[in-house]
Amino acid sequence: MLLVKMGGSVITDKSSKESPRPAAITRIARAISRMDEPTIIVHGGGSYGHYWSVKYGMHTKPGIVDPRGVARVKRSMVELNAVVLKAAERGGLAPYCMPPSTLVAGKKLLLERAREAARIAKSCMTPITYGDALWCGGKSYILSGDRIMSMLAPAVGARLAFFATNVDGVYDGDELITEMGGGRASASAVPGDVTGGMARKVAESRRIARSGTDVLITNGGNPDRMIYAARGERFHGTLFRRE
Ligand code: IP8
Repeated sequence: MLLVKMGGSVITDKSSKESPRPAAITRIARAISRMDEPTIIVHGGGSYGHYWSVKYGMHTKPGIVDPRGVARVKRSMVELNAVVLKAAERGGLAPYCMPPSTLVAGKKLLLERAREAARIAKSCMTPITYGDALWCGGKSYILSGDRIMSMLAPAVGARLAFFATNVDGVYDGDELITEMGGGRASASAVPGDVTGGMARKVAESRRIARSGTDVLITNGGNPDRMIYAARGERFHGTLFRRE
């Protein structure tokens, strides 16, 4: 079982509101279909969800926010998801759309639903979910796709999780960190990204590795790298070995 996070910076142009990159999504989908292994996809918000989250002051911490903001974030994510579904089909996948509210209630993963996603993945369809604005006991918050990855990894028994980003991996200055253990941290948050950019990916990758799944942060612009890694041949990116 594989998990693939399609980063918002790969699947959208973050410098321009609601600008999708369907060709980039199709390329990743094609690589996934060539890997020929049950896979669950999670996608980020990019210039859709993040744009509106910033505009309405929404964060990963639950808070009371303008309901129109919640509605707007959710609608933008449905629109981006529609682009992802279509591009995934073009890449040879049979996507099975699972909005995050079908997998998570409040802040809790619905374990039986996650297991259902795993069964769907094993039946030759590809479940696709995404970061979103979620209701949480009268408040709302932004659930990052990165956090969904760390919730799903142990629940579905993933052997390898990919974060497909717009860079080759995690950098220490100019140097690409090829393998990251527990202690090393150099990533920083990104302005305009309410869920924390690379710093969040590193934190969630560590969490995933601790729960028993290998993780590779890699360049989604070169999706063949995921194929090599899935075959255990070459890991171009930043690897977090399972603990
Ligand atoms: O891009 C957050 O998901 P992420 C999505 O994976 C929204 O952090 C709605 C901002």
